[in-house]
Parts: sequence; structure tokens; C-alpha cells
Amino acid sequence: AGLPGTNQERSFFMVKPDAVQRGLVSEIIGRFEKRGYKIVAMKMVTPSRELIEAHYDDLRSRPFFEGLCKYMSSGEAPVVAFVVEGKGIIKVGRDMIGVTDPLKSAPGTIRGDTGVSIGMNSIHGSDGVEGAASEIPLWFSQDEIANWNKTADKWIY
Ligand code: RTP
Repeated sequence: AGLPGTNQERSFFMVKPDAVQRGLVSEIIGRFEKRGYKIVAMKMVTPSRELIEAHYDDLRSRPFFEGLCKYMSSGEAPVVAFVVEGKGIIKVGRDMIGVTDPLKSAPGTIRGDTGVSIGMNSIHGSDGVEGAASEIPLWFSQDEIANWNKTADKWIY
């Protein structure tokens, strides 16, 4: 999770297949950019069943686990996985997303503005320091994460 509590805190996010299908990739990722956060990794993938099961490992005992894994790895549409860096991103990211059910998510949140149903709720975001720490390396190798400086002071006059 980068360095939690510092400007280098990192969290993992994923635009889910339903939002990719509805053309919401830029709308969703743009919210993090506009908020001033730094995207340090991003890729479109059609996740395997194995990857999705590992990602949702803590939900194995839940009744919706099978349907969730089937949908997320169906290949109906890919997902866009990305890592965002910046102060407080783990908590702020959850606040930006809203709650699990779009109908209960406040307007202004990603799910409140774009979600359709509990299963098709547009985006996933790590739910804490531990989640971010396991999900980032699950989805990205070290060389897929970019170290770059967001300030353009050096070349904008
Ligand atoms: P996420 O992990 O995707 O960010 O979502 P979350 O924390 O808000 O929800 P979580 O409890 O971790 O569940 C993961 C995803 O499973 C689907 N779900 N379906 N009752 C149901 O049918 C049910 N409950 C959860 C949702 O798509 C949820 O985002």
C-alpha cells in the first residue's frame, strides 16, 4: 500500500466490467486525477477465474461469491485495474466510491452517480491498508508501477 499515512500511500482500484461496457472508464479514472491524485499503474485485463478468486478470497464463504467470480471473469467485458497514490487515498478512495449498494450511495459518489445494482456497481477499491497491500502486488508486478513526479514546474512557464 505504498507508505500509508504519507503522500506515498497507495490503493488498488478496478473499473468493473459493467462500467467498461457503459463507457465510464474515463469518467471514473478522471475523478481521481481531478482530485489531485496520481495514477501510478493502469491496465485493461480480462481477469482469469483464478485471479478473481484470489482477489475476493475473503468473500469465499459468502453466498454471492460464485456469481461474483463468474461475472467478473466472464470475459463479457474486461476490467481496468489501476493504482492511485497520494495522501489518504485508501480512505478517500472509499469515500469517493460510496457504499456497496448504488441505491444507498450518495449522489456525488461514483456508485451513487453511475452504479446500477449491487453486482454492477462500477468500481472496486481496496477497503483498508491490508487490502491495498495484498491487492496491488496481486494485480501488478513491480515493473508495472511507475515512479513519476506529478509537478510539471520544470517545463511549464
Ligand atoms: P468492492 O470490494 O468491490 O470494492 O465492494 P465492497 O467492499 O463495497 O463490497 P464487498 O462486501 O467487498 O463485496 C464485493 C462485491 O461483491 C458484490 N456483492 N454482491 N449481496 C450480494 O449479492 C453482494 N454483496 C456484495 C458487490 O459487487 C461488491 O462490490
